[in-house]
Amino acid sequence: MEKTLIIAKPDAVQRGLIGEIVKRLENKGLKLIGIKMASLDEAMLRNHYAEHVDKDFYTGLENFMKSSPVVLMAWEGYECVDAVRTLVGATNPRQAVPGSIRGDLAAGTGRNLIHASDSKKSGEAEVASFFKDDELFEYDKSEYIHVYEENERG
Ligand code: IDP
Ligand code: MG
Repeated sequence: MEKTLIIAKPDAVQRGLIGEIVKRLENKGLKLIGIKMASLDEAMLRNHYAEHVDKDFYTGLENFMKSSPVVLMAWEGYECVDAVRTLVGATNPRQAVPGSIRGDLAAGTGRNLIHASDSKKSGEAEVASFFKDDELFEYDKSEYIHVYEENERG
């Protein structure tokens, strides 16, 4: 089953929006398979944001991501990477559609509350990079039969 990494960023922690973020993903019917709080260091952030390290916003992004702990979550579900990106909304929250997390709750691109994996491959890699095997949980979610059709539950 497809996995995706969510990072509730320092602004989500500081603004008390962890519950709201979890609620939206739970309401979608996705399965939470791992959750923990962590302080991210430079090495972790440079690895996680490797595609952005040479961009002019990177220093600000790294400093912000180190400014307080974050909440790391691994979620699972059929085609959940794209489903979660849609729930999260556009990178620039001012352009994110109403109803999305960023569209409803954020205003600044550098304060957009959430990281969400952007492909099936990055979802697998990012979950593996932030969670050890014994921090991830396999279990049957009884409501799955009311969330997905049989061929989507595999
Ligand atoms: P994403 O989080 O929607 O995948 P990316 O383009 O991968 O967006 O950028 C990673 C993060 O870098 C964004 O979520 C945002 O926090 C920050 N960022 C991206 N572009 C800018 C910018 O132009 N100014 C400030 N921060 C930015
Ligand atoms: Mg990205």
